[in-house]
Amino acid sequence: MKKLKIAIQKSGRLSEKSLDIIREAGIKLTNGKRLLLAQATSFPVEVLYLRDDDIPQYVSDGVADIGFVGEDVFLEGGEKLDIVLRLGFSKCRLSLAIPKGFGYDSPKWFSGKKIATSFPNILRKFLEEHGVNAEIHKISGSVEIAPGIGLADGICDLVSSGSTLMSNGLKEVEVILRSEAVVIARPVLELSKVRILNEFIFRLKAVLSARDNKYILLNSPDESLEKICSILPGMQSPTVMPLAREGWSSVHSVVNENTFWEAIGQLKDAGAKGILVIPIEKMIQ
Ligand code: PRT
Ligand code: ZN
Repeated sequence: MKKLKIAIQKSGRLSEKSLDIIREAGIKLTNGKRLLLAQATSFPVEVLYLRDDDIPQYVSDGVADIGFVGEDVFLEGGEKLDIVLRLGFSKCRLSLAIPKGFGYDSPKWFSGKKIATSFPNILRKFLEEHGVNAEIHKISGSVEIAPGIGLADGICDLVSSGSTLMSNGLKEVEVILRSEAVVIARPVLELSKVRILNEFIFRLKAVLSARDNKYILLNSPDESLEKICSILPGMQSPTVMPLAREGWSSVHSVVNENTFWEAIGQLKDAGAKGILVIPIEKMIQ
């Protein structure tokens, strides 16, 4: 049987998180990262460890079938591939930054100036869209030091906490792109691989949904049940079971991480007692 070849970053910001989600999807890899290729024992996939910048090209050429990569790197490469899943980790933004002493009002600030970046294609498109004629200076690392050493007037680089910019005396002035890790695939795959890909994506979605949700158990006085159930919609509707103690019930449901604290406050106000919150291992929707 044909195996689906998955490219992931060998070492760097994406590699451990990519491996974690593959493991959580029940796929065990046989050998470590010392080899280029790892086999899976319980699922028809192989994992190729590559430099992240090479992943879109390798997927495009058919060396790998799918890849885990930053959306920024994928868009910069410009390969004709599909994003089949957004992974929600390694979030960052691609931004323009300038020395903090300067005033700034619009992208026109960059007209006639020199910008250092590792993302010339995305930057060129942004400048064209804003009618700005600037010189793009492509460098592959330590972009943030370029203005300080007189190599450029500003930079276009990835930012997450902002501390690299700050420690180099720079300020973020435009966000060009918001990025996260994504799974990319060739638009056309052979049928046997499409089946494996669908099962793989199904499993990853179950892992991602579980990460986003918590299982909640609480005790409710029977007179508050209606109110409490309305705060807890759950996947369908909450499970309600009578307690041995007369007039009380146990309520079980699932709450989303984003609305979690708000829901807890409302539940307490509605009379809920003994609230337990438990992580979910997998969630199939
Ligand atoms: O060796 P290889 O080529 O495989 O790896 P790499 O060094 O090129 O990539 P890596 O591991 O640094 O980044 C991989 C992906 O992680 C990127 O394509 C992004 O999608 C994502 N990511 C998320 C980041 C960041 N956050 C990030 N903060 N990539 C880089 N940075 C760098 C940024 O370039 C800057 O130097 O971190 C610095 C800024 O961080 P803050 O927190 O100080 O703002
Ligand atoms: Zn790289």
